Amino acid sequence: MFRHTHEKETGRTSTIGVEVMGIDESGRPLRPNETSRQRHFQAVRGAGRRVVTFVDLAGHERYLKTTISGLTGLLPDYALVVVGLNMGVSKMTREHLGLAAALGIPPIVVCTKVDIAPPDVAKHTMESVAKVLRAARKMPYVVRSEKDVATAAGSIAVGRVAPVVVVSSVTGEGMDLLRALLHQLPVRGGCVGAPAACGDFLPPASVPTPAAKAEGVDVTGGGGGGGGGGGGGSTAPEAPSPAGGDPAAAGAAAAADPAAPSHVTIDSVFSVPGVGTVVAGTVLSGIIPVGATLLLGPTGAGDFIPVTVRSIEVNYVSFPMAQWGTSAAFAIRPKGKPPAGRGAWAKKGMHLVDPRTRPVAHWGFVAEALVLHHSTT
Ligand SMILES: Nc1nc2c(ncn2[C@@H]2O[C@H](COP(=O)(O)OP(=O)(O)OP(=O)(O)O)[C@@H](O)[C@H]2O)c(=O)[nH]1
Ligand SMILES: [Mg+2]
Repeated sequence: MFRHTHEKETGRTSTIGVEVMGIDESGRPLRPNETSRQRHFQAVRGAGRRVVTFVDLAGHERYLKTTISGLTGLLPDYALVVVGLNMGVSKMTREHLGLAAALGIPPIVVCTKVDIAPPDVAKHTMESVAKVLRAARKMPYVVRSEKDVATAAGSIAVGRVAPVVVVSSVTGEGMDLLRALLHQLPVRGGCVGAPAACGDFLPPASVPTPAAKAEGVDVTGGGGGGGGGGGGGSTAPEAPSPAGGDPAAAGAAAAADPAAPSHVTIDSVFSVPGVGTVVAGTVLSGIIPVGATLLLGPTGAGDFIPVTVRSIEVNYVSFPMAQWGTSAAFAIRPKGKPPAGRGAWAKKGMHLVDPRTRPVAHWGFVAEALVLHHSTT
């Protein structure tokens, strides 16, 4: 996806893009005949049995920070790492797989360009893909049939299996299998190694519940540039087992608790005529209903301002509440007197938090850093 002229000129994605795909009962993608983006989102959200949110990230090294920000900030359920079958596994593919592994995001490798990859190059790329996955302690499992889709989707929650799907965006080869996989994948909360799960909403008029999350899945796709295709060894993955004892999975469960204190990181702020101030971001934990009172901050002075949530939208569709793992926009109004001073009182980088957490602003923090080793470290 391209948003800027320089992206079109270079053919490189440099920003985070979001698209949604609705899948009907039989696993077919919904293709609403809507011309405007807003109506398309609304149609998909309203009719899809499952709504898959694609977060398109940047493959090029130059935009790695953007890719890391998407992987860490948007809580994707899975990472679709795209590899060109005609090119072999690139340095950036290794980097992206390493990032997914470090963040506990289960990878799915999509080997593309099967239409133009010479068989010997494709075979070599598939072997390289299998090798890098094994190095990341993942078992490559090449999906070649509907039966394999079910096996892959059923096994991914174990945390060791990485499905590999061979496709062509030009001829459409393999796309049915990829769609079927996206239809059947479990939501992240059920996966071992997941630091957080991604949620979604039921169509409007339904009241979302934690169980409703099972109908929504978010995936990221980063351009990789590696390759492989054709052969590639895979073995039958083991049967799913409970995530017992995994601290990351326990973290996901805690975030998913509807009673957990709500927390939203704000990544954009805008003003809508007739609505007022709207802040948008990802719900990291809890459930936020319309009418909730939350604290917004910290301000420059380190304070938190009480605000009321007046309405909530996800992809242009109104919802009565937003739950953990979802990117949503909240129309908010300060409770009582508006904050004094000129300029925006709501800013990107602030947080919306549950008053029960009694937030306090700090200037310093202690962090645990994980350095990923690679040739450019
Ligand atoms: N023949 C063929 N070309 C493809 C296929 N998939 C992608 N391409 C072409 O490959 C080029 C790069 O594809 P993109 O989707 O822009 O690659 P990307 O991974 O998003 O790259 P970044 O944005 O830099 O991350 C484009 O010219 C596509 O048309 C395919 O399956 N077959
Ligand atoms: Mg791109």
